[in-house]
Amino acid sequence: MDRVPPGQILTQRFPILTYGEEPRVSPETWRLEVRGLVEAPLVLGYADLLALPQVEVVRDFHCVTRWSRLDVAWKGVQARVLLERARPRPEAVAVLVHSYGGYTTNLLLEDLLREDVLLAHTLFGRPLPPERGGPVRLLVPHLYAWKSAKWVQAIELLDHLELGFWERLGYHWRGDPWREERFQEGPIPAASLRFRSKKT
Ligand SMILES: Nc1nc2c(c(=O)[nH]1)N[C@H]1C(S)=C(S)[C@@H](COP(=O)(O)O)O[C@H]1N2
Ligand SMILES: [Mo]
Repeated sequence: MDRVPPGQILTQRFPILTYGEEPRVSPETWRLEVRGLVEAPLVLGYADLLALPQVEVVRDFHCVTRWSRLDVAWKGVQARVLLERARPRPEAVAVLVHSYGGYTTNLLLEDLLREDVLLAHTLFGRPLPPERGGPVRLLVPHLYAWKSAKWVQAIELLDHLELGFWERLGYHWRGDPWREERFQEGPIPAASLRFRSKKT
């Protein structure tokens, strides 16, 4: 079974990719909001995150600039646990993830609800370093790594697709590495969003 998606090259290194300045966020000041189309908006801090059920995942990490790093070990809280508490409204189908420093990226709600999507605070057994998005980043291992927003600050639920930073600059609206969804070629198929939203 091939673990390396098409067009990717394996690296033992684990490059750091940040566009612009690295924001400074301490565990004391870090807050995460879950807002938008939810019944019960949430704001939680670092201690609140650590008090929730913790899971560990080991996943491969694929950057659209063509490097892949195998077996990265993360620990954190499943995004679905927070979403269950916030209770998305039925019309919510997409999210815009906001980071400290202004970075954004979009996801389908169903992509955020996968069991290995984490709010990660630990990398290889150590607190997530600042340059890796510490204290807390999103991990979305089944999509290209630009979806794994570092210094995550808010998850905004929407009834439509709103493109994030790289997606607005021409990167693919979804970014599945196994389908090589690197760049958006042609219009975004509105139907795929509507179809996916039929799920209960
Ligand atoms: N806030 C923020 N998150 C981000 C980025 C960024 O520039 N800002 N870069 C993305 C990209 S393109 C990649 S490949 C991964 C890189 O994560 P790493 O620096 O831990 O390797 O973070 C993603 N998350
Ligand atoms: Mo990337």
